[in-house]
Amino acid sequence: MREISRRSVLHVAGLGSLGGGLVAALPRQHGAAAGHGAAPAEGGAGHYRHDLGVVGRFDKARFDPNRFLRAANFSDLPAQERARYYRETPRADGSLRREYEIVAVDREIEIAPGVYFPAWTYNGQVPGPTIRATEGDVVRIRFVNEGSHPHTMHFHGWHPPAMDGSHPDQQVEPGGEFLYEFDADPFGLHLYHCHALPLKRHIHKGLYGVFLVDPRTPRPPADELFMVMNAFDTNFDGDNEVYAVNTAAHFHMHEPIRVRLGELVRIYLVNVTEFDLVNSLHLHGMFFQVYRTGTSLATQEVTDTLMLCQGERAIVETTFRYPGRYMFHAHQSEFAELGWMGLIEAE
Ligand SMILES: [Cu+2]
Repeated sequence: MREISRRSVLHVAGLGSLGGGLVAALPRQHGAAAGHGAAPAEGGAGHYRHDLGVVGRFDKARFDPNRFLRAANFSDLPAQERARYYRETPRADGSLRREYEIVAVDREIEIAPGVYFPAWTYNGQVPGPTIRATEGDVVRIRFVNEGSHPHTMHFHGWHPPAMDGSHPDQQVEPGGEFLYEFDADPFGLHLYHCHALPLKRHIHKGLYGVFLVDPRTPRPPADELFMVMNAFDTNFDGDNEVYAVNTAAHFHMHEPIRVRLGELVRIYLVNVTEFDLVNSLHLHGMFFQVYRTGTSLATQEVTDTLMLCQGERAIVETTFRYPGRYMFHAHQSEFAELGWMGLIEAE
């Protein structure tokens, strides 16, 4: 049990002691600075001092949600380092062979400022690296398991059963490796995740990522954002205590996502929340177009709240009309208060 260190057990215990969770801890720490009205005379608890968001700041040297938001195929790494994990080679028909190096490793990750979770990761990060190809490309992934448990990579998309990473004889034991190879097909917004048993535990521990296949004729240019709705069961009781997009609870409450007024914004939204059957995205002050699973270029829906089941995903497009800060969050209010909430700033 290499991943459960004494330190991480303490962290988990610490979060449990917050009781109601992140928000419940706020009034005590923010004191009189917070609040939306006069505090009661006794200056005690109650809802008078509520504030949104977590106390403290993340260590972005460990994981930077701003980088994850706009990175694909290790584009956030310097060229030389990137070449260790990603290579592309032109093929005769004009498509590409895209080769990846993915390593499963146990790692403690920060899910709220100062709150750590003993995760199982792809390449040390949760979500794992975003894999992006174009319809008709060949994807080849050398998967190495340096973790303490058997793991796999199971991709959504067309592929032979031998490449599915789900059957008992397809488990990659610690110290082992496997070469996955398949066509990028169909175009759409997909995901990959570990398919070892017990499945919900292997996924929830952090082994998942975005697999995006672009259509041959690209979608219109846009400011593109990857948002993975995830959550963490910090006391392992089969229920989540911390919710987020891209792991870091309430991160974008303090560092709003910056977008340009009048420019098309495209959100690749993937739901990998375990234990809760559905999750959702609600954007304030606007409506957006929805492309379910991203497998069509025609929108199916114009809404301001989109609900996704476990493993479901959708492409969301909108354009910001007015300058200022727009809140976004799960419309399950409990998730929003426990970390799944942020701000987009249009300027
Ligand atoms: Cu696994």
